Amino acid sequence: MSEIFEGIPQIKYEGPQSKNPLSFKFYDADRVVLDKPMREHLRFAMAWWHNMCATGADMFGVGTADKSFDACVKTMEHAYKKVDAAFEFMNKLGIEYFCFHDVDLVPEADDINITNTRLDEITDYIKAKMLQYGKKLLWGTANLFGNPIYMNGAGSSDSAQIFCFAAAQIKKALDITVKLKGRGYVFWGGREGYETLLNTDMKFELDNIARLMHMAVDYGRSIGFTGDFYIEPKPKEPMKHQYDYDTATAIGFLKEYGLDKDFKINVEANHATLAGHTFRHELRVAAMNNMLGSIDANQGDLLLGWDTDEFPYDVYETTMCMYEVLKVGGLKNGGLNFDAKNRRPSNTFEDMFYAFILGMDAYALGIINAAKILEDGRIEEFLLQRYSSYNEGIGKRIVSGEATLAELSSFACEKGAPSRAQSGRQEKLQSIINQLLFSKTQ
Ligand code: XUL
Ligand code: CO
Repeated sequence: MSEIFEGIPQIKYEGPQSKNPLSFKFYDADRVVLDKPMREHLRFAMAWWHNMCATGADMFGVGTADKSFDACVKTMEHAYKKVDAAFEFMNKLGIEYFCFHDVDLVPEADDINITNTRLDEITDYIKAKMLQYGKKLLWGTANLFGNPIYMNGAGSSDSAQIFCFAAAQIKKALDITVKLKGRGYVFWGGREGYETLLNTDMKFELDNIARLMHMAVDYGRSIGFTGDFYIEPKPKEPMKHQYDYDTATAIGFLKEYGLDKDFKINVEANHATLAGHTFRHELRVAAMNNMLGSIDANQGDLLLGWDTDEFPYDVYETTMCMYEVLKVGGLKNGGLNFDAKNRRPSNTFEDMFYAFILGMDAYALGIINAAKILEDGRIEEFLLQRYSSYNEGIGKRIVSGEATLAELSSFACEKGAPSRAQSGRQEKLQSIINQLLFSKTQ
């Protein structure tokens, strides 16, 4: 079969000194970092929608990207061509995983039964390709936001019939996720929110979303899905207010409705900044709740108020991300899905490869640096020392829950106020990070 990305070689690790733009400078898949090869820590995934379907069209203009496998053409012939393109692309980059929405894979027909038959056919083909190339599915999902029937939401729709249609899409998306042995299943609620509270029964809508998720868990488990369900929080866009605003909100929802045993969080970097948080904050909130599931590895632009989905290049951010991940022992079923797209003027096949090289190298540096921070130990040691007054005496009684307010009051009145509080040493710690990141003798 002739190549689609003709003239693009297999992308190899050539090291930091290489000037070959079509090579990895830092991502060395088999290099062991701490306990595992980079490829296992990172589990890079290609997002079908950005790479195989999108063309760079925006609200002001048509697509610019050369996707000569006809990304935007909605026929089954092109659906198959996109599968060929996807596997050649992943293979050339050494990416092991991919993620998709149902309607990324096939054109949606007017009749859902026809769409479902198309999904059966294309996933037969994908399954064979996965075996041939040794590729795996990180997660699947249903697109419950593109079809105009979802303009008022899917699980939060005012219409029971539309709610059922969403259920049908989820059922099929779960069927194909299980068929392709997916490790996860995502709910991103782009239309699950509201434009005005004047027409919205928020409590009813949240109850219904939870009902739909419970049905999805029950069905998924009944057909042998053993992976994780994820909520991917995002505060706004397309809706003015989205219910899964941020990680803390999503976790509160999952706990409130008893979904927290089956669900974890898929943290997206750009969604974190849209919610007014750092990426690292969102990862920490998920991690401390034992719910850090998977990551949509992109980057936003802090000067822009929307989801720019850039390929990640900020090594400080990737370092802090991997530091959070390594501190909790890694991602169990999850990975790093590049939910990212080329800038509109980066419109050639080469640019698609440069984008992934950028992102994969940025995360390779991230994990190398994060391992250095952990091995160095100064930051962890500072943290232990910072809270050490809780290790004995009255502090220990506070932590164990034995102390009473009256007891603490007696303690404080007897001792009086401490002469001063201890320094938080922020600048010292930041300087340690820079030393670890940039010193040559690391
Ligand atoms: C949208 C977004 C989605 C989800 C999957 O902002 O991130 O692509 O990742 O539906
Ligand atoms: Co995403």
